[in-house]
Amino acid sequence: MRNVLSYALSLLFVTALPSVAFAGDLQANDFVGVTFWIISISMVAATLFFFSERSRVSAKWQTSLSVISLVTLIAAVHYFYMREVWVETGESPTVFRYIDWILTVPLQMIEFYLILAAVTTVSAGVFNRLLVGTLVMLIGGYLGEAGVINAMLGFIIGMAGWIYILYEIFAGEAGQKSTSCGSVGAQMAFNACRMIVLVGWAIYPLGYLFGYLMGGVDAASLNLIYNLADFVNKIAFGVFIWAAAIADSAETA
Ligand SMILES: *C/C=C(C)/C=C/C=C(C)/C=C/C1=C(C)CCCC1(C)C
Repeated sequence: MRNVLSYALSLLFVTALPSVAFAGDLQANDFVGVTFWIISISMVAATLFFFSERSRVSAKWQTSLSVISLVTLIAAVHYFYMREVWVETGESPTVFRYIDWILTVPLQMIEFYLILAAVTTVSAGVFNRLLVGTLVMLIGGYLGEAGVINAMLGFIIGMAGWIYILYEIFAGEAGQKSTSCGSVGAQMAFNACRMIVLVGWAIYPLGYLFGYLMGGVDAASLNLIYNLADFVNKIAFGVFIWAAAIADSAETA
């Protein structure tokens, strides 16, 4: 209990820093700005929740819960800064967004590896390939959004990286290992994460499409869709892993 309390206090401190410096700048009619705010707070709450639930699951699941609480913590801090950029300038916080993604998406890829490694032997190649797919996807997207390369080209490169990740988790070694691992809990977690990457992640290219490929740049649609996507893909992703961990721990206790 004392652990959780001191964790909560340091968390509050870290995440509150950027917001203490800037307050009262959010306009009631700034809908996109309000979503930045709501998601910042949800990320803080999710972090605390996942971390405090660590003690309820069996040892092999604890690292998974630590990793998802890191994902939401990193996102919380970035969301405070991103909100600030948005409300102060009305521009897309593209750099912060991609820094957040480049840190949190690989952590989520580690999650796939951890889920499998908890119940079966799996090669490091699984993680390496997921990482390569992630880098191609995010670098392509960033170059397109930053205007370094043509927006359509960036989109195509990004899609290629995503498809490579989908291949690995559905048909590659990761997919095969999850089918053969024989653990109901791990399969449940793996399948849920896989659906997130297939369905939840599809929201991101939609954001890019409405933001950049419908003629001109539509920053409001872009950020609204990306914010919704992050909410689903970080918090729901974590909740699925948490639920599988709880179910599996109860079963094997
Ligand atoms: C926590 C953050 C997550 C899970 C971010 C995921 C980001 C993507 C799946 C981005 C995908 C993109 C494409 C598939 C093509 C267009 C460019 C991107 C980068 C928006």
